[in-house]
Formats: sequence, C-alpha cells, structure tokens
Amino acid sequence: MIYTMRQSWRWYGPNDPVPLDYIRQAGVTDIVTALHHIPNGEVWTVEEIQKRKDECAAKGLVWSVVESVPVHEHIKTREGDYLRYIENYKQSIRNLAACDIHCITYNFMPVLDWTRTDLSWEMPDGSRALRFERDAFLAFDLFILERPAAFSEYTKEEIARAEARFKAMSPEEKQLITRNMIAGLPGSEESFTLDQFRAALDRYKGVDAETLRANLIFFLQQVCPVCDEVGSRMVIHPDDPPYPILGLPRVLSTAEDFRRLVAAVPNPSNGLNLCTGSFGVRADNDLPAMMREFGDRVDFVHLRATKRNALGDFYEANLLEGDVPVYEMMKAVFEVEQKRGFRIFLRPDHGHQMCDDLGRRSNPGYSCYGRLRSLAELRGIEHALIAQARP
Ligand code: DNO
Repeated sequence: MIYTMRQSWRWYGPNDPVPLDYIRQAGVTDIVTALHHIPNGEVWTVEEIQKRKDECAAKGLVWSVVESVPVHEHIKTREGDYLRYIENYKQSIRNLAACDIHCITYNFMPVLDWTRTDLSWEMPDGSRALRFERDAFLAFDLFILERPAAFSEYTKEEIARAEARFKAMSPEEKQLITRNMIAGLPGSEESFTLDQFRAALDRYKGVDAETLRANLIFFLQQVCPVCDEVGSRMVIHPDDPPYPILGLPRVLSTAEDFRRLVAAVPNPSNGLNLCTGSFGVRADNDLPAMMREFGDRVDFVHLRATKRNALGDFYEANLLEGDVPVYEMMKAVFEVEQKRGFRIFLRPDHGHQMCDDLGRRSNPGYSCYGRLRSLAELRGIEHALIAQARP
C-alpha cells in the first residue's frame, strides 16, 4: 500500500467567495475550515460543528482539519480569564473529536496572525501576489504607528530608508498599508483601529520570548492530555514572518523552537503544522530536514513558496519558483507517510490572484485559480513519486 497526501483545501465557510462546489471540482477530498462566527475563547458546540460538517458532507467533502481554534490573547499573556478560556478550549477539542475532527491547527503569535504589507503585488505576468516589504513595514511601524521603542530597535540606515519610503507614500498608500497591517488578514479573527492596536501591543510589554514560551508550554500541558484521551492532535502553525516584529516576542520560528516545545511537552498530541511558506522565509530553516525530523508529529502541511531578497523583503512566488525546495519537500512528506503508514493532510496555500479571479472579490491569498495551479503541480510531483515507489 502506498500512502498519499490527503488533498485538502481551506474554505472560510459560507461567506467564502470560493464555494464548496468549486472545491469539489478541484478534486480534493478534505476541507480545512473553522467556525469563524464564534468569538475567540468561546466553546465550539457539537451542534455548530456538526452543522458545518453536514454542509461539507452534502457536497461530498469531509471537514477533517480545523484551521484554527484561535488561542485567546489572555492565554498567550496568562492574564485575566485565561483559565476559563483554556477550559473552553478543552471542551472544543472534545466536541470536535465527538464529530470526528482530530486535527486542530493553532498559532501562538501575539496580537497579529500573519502579516503582509502588500496584498496585491503585481507579478511580471500580471497576476497578483502577497508581499512583505521591509522598508514599508518599518515606515508603518515608525511613522504611522509611531511606536516609541521602534526607534531604538532599528539601525540609523534602516530608519533613514523607512523615512524616505514613508515620504514617498501617497495618502492612499498610507491608508492601505495601515489597513493591511491592522484590519486582520483572512483567518486572523481580530482587527483593530490604530489606538486599539497600540493598546494590544502594550499588553505584551512585560512578556518576553521566554515568558511567551512558558505560556505556550503551560497551555499545551493543559490541552494535550485531553487530545491524547480523544485521539486528537494540536498542530502549531509557525510564526509568519518567522522573526520578531513590532517588538513582539516569537517562539515558533525555527526547528529549534519546535524541538524545545516537544522536549517540554512530549505528549504525542503535541504536533506541527509544517508551513513551508512561513518557515521558508528563513534561509536557516532546512524544510525537508524538518519534515524528516518532526515527521511523526506533522499531520498537516501547507505548501507554498516564498522568495526573499537581501533586504529582508519576501513575496509569494509561483510554487516551483521560490526559495522552497518543493520537490525535496514533497519527497520528504512522501517518505514520512510510508514510514508512518499515515496520509498527511496537505493543502495548497496562498495562490496568486490570476485569470478571472483578478476581477473578483477574494480572500487575499485564497482565490481559486492560483491554488488550483499549485495543487496541480503538487499532484504532478506526487504522481511521479508514486510511480518511482512502485516495485
Ligand atoms: C494564513 C494562515 C494562518 C494560519 C494560522 C494558524 O494564511 O496560514 O492564518 O491559519 O496562523 O493558526
């Protein structure tokens, strides 16, 4: 028997401009989604979960991966009602298991989920990509957000470049970058005004990386035993981008970060969502090696390729043209699957906005054609791996 990827697709629920009918035509079997309408910290009831499952089943699709059950900010900072939120989280895990959903994605990034400065960057072929431009980001941090500590965190040269970039921005561009930074990207569940955003950052003043790591460990020590009991796995999504931003601590940016997490919480349910696009922004993350080292705990993979430059900018490239060694990565996934006798959930992540999608409303990164293109390329690679594996 050959174990192949469980082809999955992220769906943002009934409001997603890409409907389940299209997803079915993409040829995937599994849906990755979340109950986005339930406020952070509240329990996901069996009733609500089952309702969403049934919607997928009606189209011949199985909801099998949650992305994400969001972790309330108070759990990350261990303040206020965090113990109640952890109890609620445990109950959601139990309820999901009762509906046969056992793979739960989450992240432990303070305040913001993923961050990009540009959601519609024109590629030479006319398609649109997501991008992180460091100078623009610094311009936002220093001159729009006006975060006082920022001036001591960057070099003189960086500040000068950011100032020049800021001065060259039109009022519309300033507005757009502000919105991109604080209005919440798809899946992030939270959005802010500038003042709310400043207040949210302030709550992390006393929380350095080691404190945040301890809080993550504490959280997992509470929820992993429940997962072990009901046969589920928590898979942590890496930081995106994988380094500290806005003076906030980061604890899941490298292989060593995950190693430390497993050493502290060895429960089998402590797993990883290996996102090649997020980890791949760092040249020191060897993705196929990480897949092989952590493979037993990787139940879910996000496949996309970022392309970085020396200035610290990156954009989301065509899948086979970025810094991510996609073939080597797929080979590692395939090997782990045969070794474990397990089919790993894998979804194409962030595609380009292209073809007819260019004129359509879409969730940034989650339009239809771009992901279809990536999925087709991934299938091709897997197809070849299967052919090679046959005796
Ligand atoms: C972005 C996504 C992230 C991810 C969360 C997981 O496209 O990969 O928003 O879903 O970080 O908790």
